[in-house]
Amino acid sequence: MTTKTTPASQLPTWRTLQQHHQAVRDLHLRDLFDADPGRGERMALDVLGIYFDYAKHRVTDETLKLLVQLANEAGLRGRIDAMFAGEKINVTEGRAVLHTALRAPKGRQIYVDGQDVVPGIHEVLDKMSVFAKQVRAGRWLGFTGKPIRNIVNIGIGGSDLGPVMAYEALRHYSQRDLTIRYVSNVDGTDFVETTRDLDPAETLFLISSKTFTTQETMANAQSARDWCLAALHDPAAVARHFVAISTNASEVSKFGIDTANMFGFWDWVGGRYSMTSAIGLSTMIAIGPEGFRELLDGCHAMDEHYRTAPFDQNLPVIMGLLGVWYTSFFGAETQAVLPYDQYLKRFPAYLQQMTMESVGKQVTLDGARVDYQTGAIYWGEPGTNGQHSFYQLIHQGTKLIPCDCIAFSQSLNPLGQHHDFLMSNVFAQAEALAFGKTALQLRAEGVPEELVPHKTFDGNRPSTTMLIERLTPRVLGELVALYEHAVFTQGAIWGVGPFDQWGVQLGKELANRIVPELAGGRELRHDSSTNALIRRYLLANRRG
Ligand code: G6Q
Repeated sequence: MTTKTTPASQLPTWRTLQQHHQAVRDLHLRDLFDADPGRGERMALDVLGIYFDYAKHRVTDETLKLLVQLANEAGLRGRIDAMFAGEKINVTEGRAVLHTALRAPKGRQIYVDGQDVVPGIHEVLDKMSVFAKQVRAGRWLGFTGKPIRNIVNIGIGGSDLGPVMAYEALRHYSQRDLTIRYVSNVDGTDFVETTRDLDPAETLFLISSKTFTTQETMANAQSARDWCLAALHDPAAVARHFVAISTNASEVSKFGIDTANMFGFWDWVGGRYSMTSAIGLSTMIAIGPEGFRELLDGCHAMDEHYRTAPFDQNLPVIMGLLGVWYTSFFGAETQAVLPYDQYLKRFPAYLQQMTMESVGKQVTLDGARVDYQTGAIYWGEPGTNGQHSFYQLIHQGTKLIPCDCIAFSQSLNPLGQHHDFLMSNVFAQAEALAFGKTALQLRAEGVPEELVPHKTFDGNRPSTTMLIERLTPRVLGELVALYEHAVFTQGAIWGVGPFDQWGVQLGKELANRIVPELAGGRELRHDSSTNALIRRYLLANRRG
């Protein structure tokens, strides 16, 4: 590894930003708006149909200028170019990072180790299309000759969260006579409850695993095989009821899946960046190959915007920089994502992995400890449900929580006045967060003095509102790529590697050590707390 990374805190503009933060931290959004009537229109970008309003952030023009300067000093331009060019920027794993190539149109040339990867990507997409069309038309028959009607994707982490999110997000566009479900957890309950009402003769399993060695997925795949064969009684049935999505052909064969029924991808697609690879097969089956192409086109359009737009007009750059501003300068710990659209209910969970596994790091690419805060905790729920739950803390708690509100002008399910109610809430929440309600206003309303402190809203709570015309596959692609590149931007500034995830290893290793101990009869050599927990489990299961 030969990367030389300057920790963000050693970049000249970092110090300037610290001083600038001291100067602006007490400015109130009320005053910023009063002083500048054009702020609302000026601090907004309209890119690819996403109206991105960042006026309600605790920034001045100077803040944005300095943040862009910081991005330049951190070498963001070079990092972007290196990623798109297929350089091995995932240095700890020695891999290129080319999820952007997955969305590239035919004819683009992108090289990894001297080989153009684009033709291979389109070959897999074509194979997926043929398969998806067969399933959608009822022409993919199960072992007994019945058409497949149920699709169960088995995968975890990056091989689950993106597909689940996309399926839920695009349900409106999905073929409704197919039942599409997802099993991820090694907890047997997940498999049992997901398959409980399905007929094995009509069920197809997509085993989605880049490595095809992941404990949870392999355990679920084995149980799926048993469940299927218990009803169909012939191992030859596996060929009609199982397909694999993987980079590991030999493990796929070992499991008993014919590699003719395997959809491949490549080591330069990171798990959490893989929903536009073959890992998206369930999405394609749900919305059809044309819909999936629209999703890819949306990603590609945002990829191109990120690659070419000047930083101060660049949506992912601005979004990433705002995150750096709050995390590293204001000390904000979390970032709320609040989609005002029921279809996006899994979007926060998807972003949790994308962002927290990517920039939840404590060392730079060189391995030096950082002396600043990195990755925020992402969380959220669809509005308006969150309003009746945790918004209290966002409005009046002691923590600073920047919010991303995502809303659509047109409902996919117009119903009476519902959409106006929904939208009035998103507009109102961002307004309330920013401007609050003062003691003066409360007293003018005649609020009793003892209640004034309880009813006061300080305001000055930052939010972005993204207003988009309509949720479509293309728009979902744009949103996915927007967040992917915002995270990349943050990684570049903080000097951390967004494409590895060593932090998930230790728990896996220890679990592998504990598995045989749970059979009982072994000497336990953990700390006293872990030993006691294992003993209690053994006792409860009478394994002494
Ligand atoms: C994502 C991670 C991780 C991975 C899962 C599943 O970036 O690498 O979440 O996607 O561990 O891995 P497999 O696809 O190999 O089963």
